[in-house]
Amino acid sequence: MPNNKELKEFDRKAQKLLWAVRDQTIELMNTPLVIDIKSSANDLVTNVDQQNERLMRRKLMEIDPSARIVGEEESFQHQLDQDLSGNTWIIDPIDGTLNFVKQRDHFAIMLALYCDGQPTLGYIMDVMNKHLYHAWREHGAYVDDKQLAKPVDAHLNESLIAINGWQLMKNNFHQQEIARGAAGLRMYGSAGIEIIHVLKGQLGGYTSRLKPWDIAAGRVIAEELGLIVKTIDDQPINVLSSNTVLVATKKVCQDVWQITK
Ligand code: 2AM
Ligand code: CA
Ligand code: CA
Ligand code: CA
Repeated sequence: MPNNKELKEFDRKAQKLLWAVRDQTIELMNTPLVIDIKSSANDLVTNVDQQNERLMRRKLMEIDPSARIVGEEESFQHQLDQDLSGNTWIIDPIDGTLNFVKQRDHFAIMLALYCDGQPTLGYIMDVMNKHLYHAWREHGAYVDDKQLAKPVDAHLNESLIAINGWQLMKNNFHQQEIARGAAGLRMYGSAGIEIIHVLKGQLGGYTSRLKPWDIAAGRVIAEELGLIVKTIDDQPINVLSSNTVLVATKKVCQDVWQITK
């Protein structure tokens, strides 16, 4: 476990890195995108995802040479089999790739540090709005240099919520009933951007089936603000695998778990 002096230095360098990766992203958006299909036509990867991850890996190897680095676009299958002892940096080089390709908006760059499995540092860069959301566990949550206020603990029927569209259609965990119980439903198409709305109190909750890099950073920031990050049926998150995650106020969680239990 790194000491506070080391973590402060990691935090400073990680913030600098996120701004550098944002610069690279904006620069590459002025050149033609190279788009590849992964598992299906709506599962894409671009040269920007790949170049961002490469830059992040290279810099993180300088910042924290003995750490394990996990990223969405490089050899993740192998790395997910590993345990979480020591320092693990978790990279999502473009979150919301489909938005990035189709809208050139509503996407994020995310990074987290887990120390012996403990969520410790988290970063979500809202690229087009030019804001970095970040937290260091037990040291506060910020947007840029401004401390974030704890969101009001409102109930589901008083809150807007976001649900991933595919999951809403499949309705595996009564998502349609959850949506009907809310004041309104929103869908943004990037886990990072949706979690930012929960951090700011604009959404009472967000639920989606997510991979480790989709939730690693948001979890640090959300928990620092007193929000709950668990599964949609009230189980702890397994950091090494996919989970149907719920990020929400305490009251929204209670209301959702009434429906899913
Ligand atoms: P990505 O763009 O980094 O792949 C889309 O609803 C949101 O869910 C995005 O944040 C996307 O991250 C994430 N996601 C996780 N698993 C996904 C999947 N199998 N297909 C599409 N998006 C997925
Ligand atoms: Ca992806
Ligand atoms: Ca993602
Ligand atoms: Ca991604």
